[in-house]
Amino acid sequence: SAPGPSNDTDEFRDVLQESQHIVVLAGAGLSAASGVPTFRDGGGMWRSLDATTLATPAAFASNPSLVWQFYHYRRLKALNAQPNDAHRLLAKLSIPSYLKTIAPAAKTYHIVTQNVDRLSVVALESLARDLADKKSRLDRPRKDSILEMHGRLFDVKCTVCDYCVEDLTNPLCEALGAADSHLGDYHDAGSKPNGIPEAALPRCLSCHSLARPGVVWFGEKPLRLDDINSLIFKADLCIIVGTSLTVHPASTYMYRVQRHKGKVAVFNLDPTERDRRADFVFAGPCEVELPRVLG
Ligand code: BJW
Ligand code: ZN
Repeated sequence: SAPGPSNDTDEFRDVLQESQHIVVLAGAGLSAASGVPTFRDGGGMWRSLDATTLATPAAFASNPSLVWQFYHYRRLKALNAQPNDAHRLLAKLSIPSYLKTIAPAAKTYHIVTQNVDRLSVVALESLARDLADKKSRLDRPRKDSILEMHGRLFDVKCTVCDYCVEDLTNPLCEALGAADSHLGDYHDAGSKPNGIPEAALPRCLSCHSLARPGVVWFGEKPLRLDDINSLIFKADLCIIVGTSLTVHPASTYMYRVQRHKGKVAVFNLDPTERDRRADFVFAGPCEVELPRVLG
């Protein structure tokens, strides 16, 4: 049978020496150590409902109150979460002079993330603050290195007009905060949460129509696809972190990079069958493995 992927760090470092265009593709496993539940390995349940059935336009159309309460809960979790060592390492690589110490030939470095929790951005912002405080000689991390392809939990987007705004306040509106205090009433499986009337759900600041979370649901077009496609097209190293690679189009990127002879390294807790086609697999928690292999 064909040789499996390598887990040899020296061999991977040899690849890093040559890599010019590096793309990280991240998923929920990147934030697992920060306490943000994943979707498919048992983490993605809320009040006994499966997260992936709530993340659809149909679910929002039929029960905007339920879907908003789900996102209210997720926003709270993400707001209280801190970046972990994996976020921090990936952020540090976006400092061009630091990147050069690990990948001397590197010309570009990007983080394409399917995550909506904003933790990669938080890691990068706090790194930038640290460097400024310490008057470090390292140059500043590049904020445009992060592409959030499935949107952001904290964006509030109109269902009618184009208005979209980042809003970190919690609760987003009184009714969502009040629904929290009844959590006990409908915590057990099968019971139905009290519906919040549409007028009391978050509204568009511009046209007052019903607003929705600024995330990408199934059947919707992911964001930044033109930018992401050109990054994938020129990537000679793709580092895949904490994703089951089950969701299109992110699931195709690994093969597209390999088609033009780019290398693929996977950092995943439980490697899947799909990962056998990667050039490298580092199995284990990415918050341990990324610093070990790249740090
Ligand atoms: C660790 C770890 C640790 C744990 N360290 N690792 C057939 C029928 C219907 C639809 C389709 C179909 N075939 C294809 C489609 C399209 C559909 C799709 O792919 N469906 C499949 C499920 C079948 N895709 C879409 O609809 C997308 N849009 C699209 O394709 O548009 C068409 C188009 C494309 C291109 C151009 C033009 C048009 C949109 C997909 C939107 C996905 N949205 C969600 C919700 C976001 C909002 C929210 O959060 O609520 O995005 S779904 C959910 O899955 C979320 C995630 O970003 C995404 C991916 O999940 P991820 O990150 O991989 O998480 P998990 O839980 O699956 O995996 C975690 C991994 O981490 C595991 O491997 C663990 O082992 C590991 N791990 N701890 C390292 N410490
Ligand atoms: Zn509007």
